[in-house]
Amino acid sequence: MSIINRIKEGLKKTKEILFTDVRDLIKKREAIVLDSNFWEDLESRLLVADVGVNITKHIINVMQKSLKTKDYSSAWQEIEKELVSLLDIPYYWDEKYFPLRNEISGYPLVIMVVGVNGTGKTSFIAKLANYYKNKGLSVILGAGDTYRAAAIEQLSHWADRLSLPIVKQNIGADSAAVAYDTINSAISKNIDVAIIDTAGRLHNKSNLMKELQKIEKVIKKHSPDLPQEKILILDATYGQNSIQQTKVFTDAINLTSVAITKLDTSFKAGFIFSITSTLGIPIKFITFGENLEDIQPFNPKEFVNALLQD
Ligand SMILES: Nc1nc2c(ncn2[C@@H]2O[C@H](COP(=O)(O)OP(=O)(O)OP(=O)(O)O)[C@@H](O)[C@H]2O)c(=O)[nH]1
Ligand SMILES: [Mg+2]
Repeated sequence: MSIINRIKEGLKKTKEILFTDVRDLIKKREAIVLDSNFWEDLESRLLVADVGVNITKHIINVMQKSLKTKDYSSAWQEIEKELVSLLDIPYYWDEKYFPLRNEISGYPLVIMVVGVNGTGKTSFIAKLANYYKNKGLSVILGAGDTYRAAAIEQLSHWADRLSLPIVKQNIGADSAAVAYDTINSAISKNIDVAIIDTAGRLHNKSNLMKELQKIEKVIKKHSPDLPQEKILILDATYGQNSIQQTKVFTDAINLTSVAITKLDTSFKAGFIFSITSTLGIPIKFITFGENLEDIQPFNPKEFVNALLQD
């Protein structure tokens, strides 16, 4: 299956609720009346898909305006363009690490992976490591979730399966020290990418945020420009709840990006429009399945196409 078809397949649930009928309805607009029932139906679909009240209003306004003044295909193009622009936040990347970057010479690309428990951090790390490995880069993993023994085992299992080096300590060890050692090891072995797992749950949320701040501070002992990436993993099935999560994490550690997981099982992926257009944080990766290959750099145009087209 081509990449675009895999993404489409992954977005099936969101598509069903969101746009399939809408597109057909609008296509047939000669035959139907775009009356208040139609717009109310569309509004409730967008809300069920967790697009959020303000963005729903905005999208409906754009649609109403376009359809009033333009023929079907130019109206549809305008709607697509608007959706893409809501999702598109330009950021720097370099070819070698696309869609991330590393302009700090002498250091690996350091990626801190954060998120509440169960959102898919560890699976994301495996997919990302495999993605970079396939690009010909060397990767090291850091088992920074020292809170649970199972977390260390799970990451070790992935390291074995992908034949990657891993830095780990026993349960209860200082996770900032694990992160520091991972970067040390990457530098001494001349490794391109260091990916650091973190806990999703501690005794309480403020402890978790303090822990993440401490990990970042200790990483900065290597260089104040590290880590280049602090990626928040958001579970697409959480819908609008993800927005509050994002605010809490970015207040604590000033995120550089988010990744959206489990798009294949969610019909609430509409919230991602708020992550970009309201919070201004770029989405850099999406995952849409449990296989190692089910990861793609996020491309707003591709995503909107997959959402809107058959
Ligand atoms: N269908 C589907 N399942 C996924 C995806 N990503 C992760 N999962 C599943 O989600 C579950 C949780 O994933 P983990 O990677 O363990 O999540 P985590 O954030 O590391 O969890 P904790 O370490 O407990 O905080 C696992 O069963 C994964 O297989 C995805 O894109 N699609
Ligand atoms: Mg985990």
